[in-house]
Amino acid sequence: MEKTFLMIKPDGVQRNLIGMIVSRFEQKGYKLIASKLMTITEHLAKTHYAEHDGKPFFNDLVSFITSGPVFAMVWEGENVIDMSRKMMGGKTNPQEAEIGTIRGDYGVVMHRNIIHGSDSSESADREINLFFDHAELQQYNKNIDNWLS
Ligand code: RTP
Ligand code: MG
Repeated sequence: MEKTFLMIKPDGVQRNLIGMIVSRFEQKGYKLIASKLMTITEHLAKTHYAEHDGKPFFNDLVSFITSGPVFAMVWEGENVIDMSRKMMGGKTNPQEAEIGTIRGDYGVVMHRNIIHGSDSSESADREINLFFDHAELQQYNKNIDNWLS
């Protein structure tokens, strides 16, 4: 089953948006298979965002993403990579993201856009392996009826 890496950035954690964001993906129908609150080292930040090394915003991006705890997650489900990017807002700049999406509803400026999501299956594999050990990824089935009696 397809997996993606999502991360609530330091602004989303500070603004108490973790529960709402997790809830959106749960309610959509995706399955959380790993998560942790963590502070990213400068080395991990530079590796994660290596594609942007050398761009004018790179140093500010690394400073921001290491400035406080992030909430790192792996989600699983049908077409979860593309669908989670849509649920985030489809655009990097919250000003351009549609209302009804995470960045559109809660973001105001480009450099504080609340959430990261992998942009391809190659990125998802790379980012999941950067942030999680294989043993941290849970395999389980859900059956709500079993838990109501
Ligand atoms: P992310 O990787 O964080 O999920 O965001 P994204 O795919 O939508 O955007 P990306 O192009 O990968 O950029 C990574 C982060 O860098 C900041 N950024 N600033 N022109 C700029 O000032 C600029 N471009 C990108 C954003 O915070 C973006 O999330
Ligand atoms: Mg990106």
